[in-house]
Amino acid sequence: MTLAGLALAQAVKARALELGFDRVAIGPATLSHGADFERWLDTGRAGTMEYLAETRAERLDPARLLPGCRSVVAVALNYAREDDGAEWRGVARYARGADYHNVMRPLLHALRDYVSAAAGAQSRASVDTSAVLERDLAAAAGLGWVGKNTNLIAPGLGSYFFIGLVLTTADLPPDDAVPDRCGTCTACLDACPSAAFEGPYALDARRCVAYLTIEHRGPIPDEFHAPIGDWLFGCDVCQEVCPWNRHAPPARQAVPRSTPAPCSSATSPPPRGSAGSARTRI
Ligand code: B12
Ligand code: SF4
Repeated sequence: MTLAGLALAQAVKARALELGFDRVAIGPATLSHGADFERWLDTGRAGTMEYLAETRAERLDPARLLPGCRSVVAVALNYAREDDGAEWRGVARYARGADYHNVMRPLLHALRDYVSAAAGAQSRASVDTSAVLERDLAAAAGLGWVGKNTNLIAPGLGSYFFIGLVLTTADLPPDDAVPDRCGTCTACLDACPSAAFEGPYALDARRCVAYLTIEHRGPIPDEFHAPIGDWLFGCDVCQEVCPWNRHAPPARQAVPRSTPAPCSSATSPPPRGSAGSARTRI
């Protein structure tokens, strides 16, 4: 890698942090677990989230979204808060602020524009707005490792963060991947209220409380009513028990609240026992 390439990567990272992202890493535009994703889809683990299968080809190949894509700039935005009161009980942490797509989009677009201008390249931003396997690419970039609960975990940050990506045709020097630090721990697999994990790194979304309360279309089967318990929108159990979140720092800048109370907001919960209306996508 040339000195110019290294200087460019440094400048891109500095700009990402300046924009307010908590972490940034650069990696190749190639997947590590595309075959796992395909198996997951083919065995019905996505439930009624048909959009994932419909965009399978794009998710497996970032170059379909950005021809000539060579590198990925992966960023993390911490959404952990210190001040959550009882009124947010039942709402997953990620949904206690304004819709994260709206919070991340302007920041990512600014980063995309910076990368394009600095590298003389074409770039495209994604925060679940394009068909991209975000965790896989972010893990390859070294933003963190995929935990047994399938969340991306960053050393010193935990997993309460959103992932955003800038795909670019620029050839940027990659960072090292972060090694898996789950070790022998199985806290998340043991604590899941609906036994949604088939094993480490393998979630059956059809059993996941987050899926059932947000994404699922149709009646919620009786067997899940008790496991869903007090959860109204999303679920954080597999993150709450994770030792890497025990000392997770609060966000430097709290994601603004969308409304004073969750009930009237865009992230309001679906009626218990009925189909979620998927007002917002995870
Ligand atoms: C569909 C979806 C869901 C589904 C399915 C989740 C799942 N685990 O598959 C449901 C509705 C259940 C869901 C729930 C949540 N989600 Co969600 N979701 C997505 C979405 C749109 C696609 C994910 C996907 O493709 N899933 C299919 C599976 C197979 O892929 P994957 O989870 O990315 O898994 C990869 C790795 O696990 C890896 N892998 C597979 N096998 C193996 C084996 C080994 C050994 C290793 C190392 C890796 C590995 O390869 C997989 C494919 O590349 C992404 C945004 C995006 N565009 O990527 C957000 C996203 C993953 N969700 C996010 C969040 C915040 C959540 C929740 C925490 C929200 C909540 N509190 O309720 C929960 C977490 C539940 C959980 N344990 O995953 C964040 C994750 C941030 C992070 N730090 O990881 C994302 C990235 C959105 C974002 N831009 O920030 N989600
Ligand atoms: S709870 Fe334990 S096994 Fe699960 S993701 Fe965290 S460290 Fe890994």
